[in-house]
Amino acid sequence: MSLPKVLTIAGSDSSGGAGIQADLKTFQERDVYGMSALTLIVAMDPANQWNHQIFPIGLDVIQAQINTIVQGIGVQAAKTGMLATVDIIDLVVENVKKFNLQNLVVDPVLVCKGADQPLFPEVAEALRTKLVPLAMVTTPNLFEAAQLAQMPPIETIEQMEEAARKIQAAGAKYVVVKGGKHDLDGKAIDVIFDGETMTHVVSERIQTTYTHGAGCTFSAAICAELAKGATPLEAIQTAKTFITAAIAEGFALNQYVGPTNHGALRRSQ
Ligand code: PXL
Repeated sequence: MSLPKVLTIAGSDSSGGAGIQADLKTFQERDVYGMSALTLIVAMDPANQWNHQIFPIGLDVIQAQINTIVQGIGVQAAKTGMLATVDIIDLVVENVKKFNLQNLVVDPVLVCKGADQPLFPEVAEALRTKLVPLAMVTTPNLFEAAQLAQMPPIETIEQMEEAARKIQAAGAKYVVVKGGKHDLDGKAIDVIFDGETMTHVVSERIQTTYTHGAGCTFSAAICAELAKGATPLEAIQTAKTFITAAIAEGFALNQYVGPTNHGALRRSQ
């Protein structure tokens, strides 16, 4: 049986919970054939509070990987994760246009949780003006949504809706503003806007700190479902079920990091 083929253009999380490792695990769970173009490698320092270090990969190497996959094989959907520099974003934008990549999911990663510092402001600007407008679906968290919509910090559902409208107006077809980590009356609420309809996806908020890689996993699940032919809204809803199960069974890898559990939904079925 041949499987729908998908590409992640993202960083490597050596600890396995986020980045391409999360994406490929999710692709496997969702029954699509996953391929990867690495943009950078993240390593953590066990002797220094698990501090993250980011090692970008050369543009020529990133391009060669994309050529392998897109020219040499072909994909039904693609996603982007951590891109880290404006040069890498520009390269990805060029490729999305050149190869007319369809079903693009942009996870606008602006911080590496362990590093606790935003990537450079020009990265946010390049994502906002160049890559996010090409997305079929983009999945900012509250911090990223405020950056992309050029708004002050987002604290209410109304502000989530305002951000979703602004990001959608700039070009992204579907915007999912993820409220999951923030306590909005004990619920995890995501706000979705497609240019016409505002949809709220509500679930119980799971009390856990083991959420490392949740954003990567969620956007990878959307990408997989799009490749299988789901509508964007169906894809987002299936991905929400997948990530909610994965977060509910998150676990500690060591004293610093707890990833989500990618096999949780499968095991519950
Ligand atoms: O969760 C954001 C993220 C994305 N991509 C890579 C990461 C991280 C956080 O650690 O390492 C490669």
